[in-house]
Amino acid sequence: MSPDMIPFVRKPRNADEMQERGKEFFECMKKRRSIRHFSDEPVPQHLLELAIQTAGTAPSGANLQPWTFVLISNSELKLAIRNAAEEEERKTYAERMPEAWAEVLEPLGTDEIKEHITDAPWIIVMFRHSQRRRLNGEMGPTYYSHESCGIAAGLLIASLQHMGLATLTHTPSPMGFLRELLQRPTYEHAMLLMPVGYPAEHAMVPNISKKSLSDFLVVRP
Ligand code: IYR
Repeated sequence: MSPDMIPFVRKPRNADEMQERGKEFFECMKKRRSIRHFSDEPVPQHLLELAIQTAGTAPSGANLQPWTFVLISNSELKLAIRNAAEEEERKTYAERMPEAWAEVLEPLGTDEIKEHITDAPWIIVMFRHSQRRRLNGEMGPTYYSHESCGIAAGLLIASLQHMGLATLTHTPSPMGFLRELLQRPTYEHAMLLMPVGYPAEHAMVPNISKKSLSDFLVVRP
């Protein structure tokens, strides 16, 4: 059977307009910071849904869209997640973290206390699917699921930033407890825990910077 193809409608623009649009987006994105101190001010659910819908536009291996986003605002569930995350993180910081890792975390000032999980009005937990249900009912593999989910997470972060919402790509390690707490199937793997909301009034962020373009761009003649 031949694939069902439809025409793609092109939208021509000139380079000046493209530069302006690109610059505007860059100016917005460069203000993004990973926020660890959140206000408890409520955020309407539809804004979170819009950001997750945007994430769902990501390209993915064989268009399998190997992700599930679990959206949480329930205080008891947030507390249960925080308690479990802190239990793992206590062990990580005290026993499991090699010196080479601790060394690069030092400037960020992170520790095992994860108040952002209970302070932020919303938590998004992103799960990556390692398998899928095939048309014949059997389970089959997904392809490039790490890359696909990484791209989707990037779009999610960009959408939140563009709307004026703050987040943190938190990775409590290990994060297996999230599958159990959120009752996800075994082929789904928690990849990111993202508190979402407004920064607290006196939120502090580490004084760190991004590399210059020339440090990470190589243009071959
Ligand atoms: N998961 C820990 C440690 C941590 C690891 C990295 I890499 C960071 O960029 C920040 C923190 C935590 O969330 O504290």
